[in-house]
Amino acid sequence: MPLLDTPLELPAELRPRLGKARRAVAFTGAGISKESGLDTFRDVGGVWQQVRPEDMATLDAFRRRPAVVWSWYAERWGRASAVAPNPAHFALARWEEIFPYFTLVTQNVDGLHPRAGSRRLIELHGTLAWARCDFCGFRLPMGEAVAKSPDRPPVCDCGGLLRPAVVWFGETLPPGAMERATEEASLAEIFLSIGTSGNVYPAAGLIDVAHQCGACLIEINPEPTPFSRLAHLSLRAPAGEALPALTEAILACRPPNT
Ligand code: BJW
Ligand code: ZN
Repeated sequence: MPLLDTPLELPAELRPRLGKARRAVAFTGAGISKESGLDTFRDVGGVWQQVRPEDMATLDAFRRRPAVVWSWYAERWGRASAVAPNPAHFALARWEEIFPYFTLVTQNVDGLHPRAGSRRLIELHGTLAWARCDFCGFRLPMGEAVAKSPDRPPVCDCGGLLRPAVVWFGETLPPGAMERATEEASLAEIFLSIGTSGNVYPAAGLIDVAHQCGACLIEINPEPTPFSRLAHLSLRAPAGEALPALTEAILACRPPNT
């Protein structure tokens, strides 16, 4: 039973803005990959109910128990590689063709956006697709690193250990990523937040930036979040249902080739 009326009826006061916007940003979290079969972090049964973040997602945890942390990420990488992008990922890949300026900012490390065809992408929390040396920064595709050494982190030529190229708690985001994302959020006419609890900073601060700079804020999430009260439109439905419907509704109020 779909949760949304389809075709989706956009509020009349938003239609002119959505119809002529040239700059859009989408900001995604783990919820967008739920319908692909991957767990979110903070929902019931989510990743942080299976392991404690301080035991798995910090540099300190990796240094204390490198084999445990490496094997856990090797398994997560295996699961992410085995599932497919869902209609929400594919809908966002189309947004690159709909808007003259579009940027996808994701907190996800699962690689499903690039696999769905998104190219204008900022991966704020890194990616599971690569391993990198904890000491010299040398990078190797995760598949090769896991094939070489599934149970413990491979040792780099420099003597350092390879780790997943994700951002753990207490670590800085990839160089320039937050700066570029903040710039895009500040210029966005439409800012679409999808499948994130908005709990993790500095990433979640982008929603405030976009709101303060005047973007039309749209949220897709079956549950309310701390940012719901700022949203001009809240679609309380799974992303795989809501995003294709929203995409068609926006296309319907845009003149061709804008
Ligand atoms: C659906 C759905 C469906 C379900 N459709 N939706 C300011 C205030 C407070 C704390 C801090 C602060 N600034 C920094 C901090 C500390 C910390 C932090 O934010 N902690 C908070 C948790 C309290 N931040 C950091 O440590 C960051 N680094 C940093 O700040 O460095 C500064 C520094 C300065 C000087 C020196 C050194 C450092 C780094 C954060 C890294 C986060 N990493 C993780 C793990 C990645 C690796 C891995 O995967 O293991 O990233 S944590 C985890 O959370 C992951 C995610 O990207 C991130 C966000 O989670 P997300 O995507 O929002 O998922 P959920 O589960 O929370 O929400 C899912 C949502 O989907 C829910 O709302 C559902 O309802 C919804 N949903 N089904 C649509 N079908
Ligand atoms: Zn090295």
